[in-house]
Amino acid sequence: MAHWGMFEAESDGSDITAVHPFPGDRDPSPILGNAVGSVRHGARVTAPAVRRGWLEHGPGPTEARGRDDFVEVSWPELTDLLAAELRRVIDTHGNEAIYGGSYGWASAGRFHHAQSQVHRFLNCLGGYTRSLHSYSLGATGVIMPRVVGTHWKLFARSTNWDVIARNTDLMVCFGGVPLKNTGVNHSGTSDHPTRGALDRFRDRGGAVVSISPLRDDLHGECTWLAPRPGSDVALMLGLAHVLASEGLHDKEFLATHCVGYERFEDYLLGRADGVPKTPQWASDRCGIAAADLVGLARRMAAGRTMVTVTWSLQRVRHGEQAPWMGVTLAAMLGQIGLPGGGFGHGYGSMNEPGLAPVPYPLPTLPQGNNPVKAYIPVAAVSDMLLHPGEEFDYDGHRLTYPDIRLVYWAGGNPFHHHQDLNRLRRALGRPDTVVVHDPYWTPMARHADIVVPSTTSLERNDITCTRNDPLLVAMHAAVPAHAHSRDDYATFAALAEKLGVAAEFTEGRTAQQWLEHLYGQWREYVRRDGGPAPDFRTFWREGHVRMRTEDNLILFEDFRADPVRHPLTTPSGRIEIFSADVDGFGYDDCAGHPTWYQPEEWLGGERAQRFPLHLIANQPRARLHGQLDHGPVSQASKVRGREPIRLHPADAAARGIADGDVVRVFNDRGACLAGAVLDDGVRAEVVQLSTGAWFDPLDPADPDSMCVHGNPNVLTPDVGSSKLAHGCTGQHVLVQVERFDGELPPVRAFAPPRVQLR
Ligand SMILES: Nc1nc2c(c(=O)[nH]1)N[C@H]1C(S)=C(S)[C@@H](COP(=O)(O)OP(=O)(O)OC[C@H]3O[C@@H](n4cnc5c(=O)[nH]c(N)nc54)[C@H](O)[C@@H]3O)O[C@H]1N2
Ligand SMILES: Nc1nc2c(c(=O)[nH]1)N[C@H]1C(S)=C(S)[C@@H](COP(=O)(O)OP(=O)(O)OC[C@H]3O[C@@H](n4cnc5c(=O)[nH]c(N)nc54)[C@H](O)[C@@H]3O)O[C@H]1N2
Ligand SMILES: [Mo]
Repeated sequence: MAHWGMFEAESDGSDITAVHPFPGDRDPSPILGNAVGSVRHGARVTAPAVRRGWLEHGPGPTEARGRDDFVEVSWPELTDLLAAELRRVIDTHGNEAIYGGSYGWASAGRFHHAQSQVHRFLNCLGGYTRSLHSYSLGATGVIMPRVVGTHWKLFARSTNWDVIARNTDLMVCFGGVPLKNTGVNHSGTSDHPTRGALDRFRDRGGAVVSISPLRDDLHGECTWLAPRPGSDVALMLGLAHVLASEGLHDKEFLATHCVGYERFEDYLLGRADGVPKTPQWASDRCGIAAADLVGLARRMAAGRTMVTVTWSLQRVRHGEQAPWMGVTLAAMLGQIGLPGGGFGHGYGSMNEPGLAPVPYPLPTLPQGNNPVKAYIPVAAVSDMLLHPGEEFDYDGHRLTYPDIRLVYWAGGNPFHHHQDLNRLRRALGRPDTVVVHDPYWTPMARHADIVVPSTTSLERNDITCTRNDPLLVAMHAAVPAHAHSRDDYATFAALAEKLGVAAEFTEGRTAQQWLEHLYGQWREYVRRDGGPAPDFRTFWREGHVRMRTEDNLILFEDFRADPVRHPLTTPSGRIEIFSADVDGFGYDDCAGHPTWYQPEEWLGGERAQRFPLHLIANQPRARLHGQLDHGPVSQASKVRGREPIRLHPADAAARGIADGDVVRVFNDRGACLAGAVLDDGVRAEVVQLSTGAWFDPLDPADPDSMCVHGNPNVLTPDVGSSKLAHGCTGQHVLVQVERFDGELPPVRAFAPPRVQLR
């Protein structure tokens, strides 16, 4: 099992030669193909390695990270060096000086989950500075609990696809329902029902309006509206204005199930600020004709309507506003909690929303307790490293950045996920020591001092399952561990032994005994529920167990039926269209109700004079993030070895760019090369360059070097969504694009750095 689906692997005894999707999967993800040849790929880290400068001069801030070469060491040497350095940092600076947030997706599997492993290990040593929330849902994770009392239930207990297919008349999809993203689900997935559900929905007479800069964010027939990126909140306000001024809003639902509609309406109709958010006002911002907005609002009020907002809409500056405004719009329609009506967040963002959940907790490696109080919102990592001791605002708190001496990363790749990579490179020069566990020489591994070669999930036994999939799956190792790579668990167990916390960390279990132990705990839940729960050996032999699922769920159905008996966990127990708490923080970038803020990176502002194209840095079709970028499916998507950038033919023609040309994409933060693909399914003035091409600086010694491979995060701004959530804002950035006529530099991202062998 991988994050992108369940499969049988064929091997030649050392590497994967073919993958066969699980026969029960109705629409397997093409990303599966990247596993072929991945185990022995030349980008693997084959043995523990230490940066030469660190080995020779010891720990300390340095600009050499990312340029130095490495020296191979033995496992016992690695364990000694790393244990001594952890001890030094803890004894001299305290546990707070270790940043162990270690954000990232790692691989599927409940036990060998790298983040859980590193957190458990660091907790055994007395804790670490942690991170809150995710790059996926930074803004949502903070705002939605204040608005509807939860963020995770919006996906994990969302209205089921079957309910939509049977009941919905109209889906209004902000960000579309991109099937490319439904290939993926955290910890795996055994079935992909979204394509079929959309087809059944349309066969029954349902209609879709897809509001997105990209036509292919919706598969099949739909009305495609392509507003200016980043203007959705203005567009939604225009729709809300029609509902309010034509009396199409559900006053009873707003009175019984919501608080603060009046405050919001004062803003909407301009009583508060003298600016009514009319369809014309909205049109001036989003570029969709006012008459079309009026027509759409009336249509939404005329039948059963589902308003959906993809996660990308909150991965931008002021990202709190789009999901908040989406809920407000759905609340005005009064259909929240009805079959097929209301609000959805993340249909088409991942293969979880719309799928039936299982009623049991998942088998989970306990992470222990972290006594360290310091934390950061996850996307503030460069800020933290560059500004130790400085204060900052976050979610009603005034926090201080800790002074980090050791950065410990296992299972993530900041050179994939973080913004403004040139700034990140400088930030990574600050700590004394950077430790990275990864199976591959990712750009993050190249910027480490101590590189620990991990196995991949194909080289070890594990068990996996997720919240919204009926199968608990046995992941049998397909091939032996490559070269000197080792499970993260084995590395941490050896370090724990050296540091005197072996008993706490391992609890005396081998990896296989942990699998049996976690399975045994899970089995008790199922047994109590009367479900089938074979013993471990039977499960391991048969390969999976099928669990009961809660079918036909409707989001907030109970709450709708009886808001007094089933209140939301907001302060008022209702939907907070106005949040007194958020209002009370007094932030200038997040008011107490959904508000239109003009972003810096958008086509309607000053900056677009210099950088006139709006780049959408969305999720890649051909892989998960940066994982297996060297795989055959990802490589087949490249243009002359570069990440494809899609442009509208008119924008390309104006720049003398032809399909297949290599282009330079740039702004005042950085530049990258990419391969041009002309496509009239991209809105004019928009270009699309997905994340995930491994960062490949032309000159590693130059901290502002161009990336020759096409990583959009050399361009994106490193700013939080707002003081409230400080969510990742990597989805949007203004750029300029020109044809690249210079000599084409080779892509060296997948060739390991120089390592001195022993
Ligand atoms: N511009 C822009 N940037 C974005 C986004 C965007 O929309 N735009 N999206 C953001 C989002 S939503 C996310 S979730 C992040 C994703 O960012 P990440 O999750 O950091 O990206 P991955 O490439 O999945 O990194 C996982 C790493 O774990 C390694 N790994 C796999 N298995 C193991 C293992 O068993 N042990 C160890 N030690 N390592 C392992 C892989 O080789 C890989 O290097 O990116 C964010 N970045
Ligand atoms: N194939 C594949 N699937 C993935 C992933 C992957 O790496 N590869 N990553 C997974 C992860 S970790 C996450 S969090 C989810 C992320 O899920 P999302 O964040 O929803 O995914 P994106 O593809 O970044 O964005 C979805 C679409 O939103 C549209 N969009 C962008 N800006 C705007 C805007 O301002 N307005 C409107 N209306 N639309 C806009 C873009 O056209 C884009 O294609 O995807 C998951 N699925
Ligand atoms: Mo994500």
